[in-house]
Amino acid sequence: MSHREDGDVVTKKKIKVKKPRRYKVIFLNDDYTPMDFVVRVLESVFHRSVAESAEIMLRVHNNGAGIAGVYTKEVAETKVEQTLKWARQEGHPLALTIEPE
Ligand code: TYC
Repeated sequence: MSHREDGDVVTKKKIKVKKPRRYKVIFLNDDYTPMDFVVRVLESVFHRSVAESAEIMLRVHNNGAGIAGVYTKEVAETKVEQTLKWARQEGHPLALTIEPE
């Protein structure tokens, strides 16, 4: 609160709008998870096109890791859970990590 020369009183309020931190979901390469399974996961869990999914999968295969997408923490964690559940059901050792941007 502050007093101005004309006698008026004004109040100032700072409204803080914090942007939520974002997290990268990173696929890690392994020797056993089939390429087509990884592509199917990228399409259905990460909503990537067929072409993008193939690109990301190959990047992981060739470089050891690759980013599937960037999300708020909750969404990133849910996508990792869904992916791991599906991979284990099918008997694949697929591994993912989450990293802040
Ligand atoms: N390297 C695997 C293969 O040759 C394919 C693969 C790609 C596995 C991406 C995991 O996150 C991964 N079948």
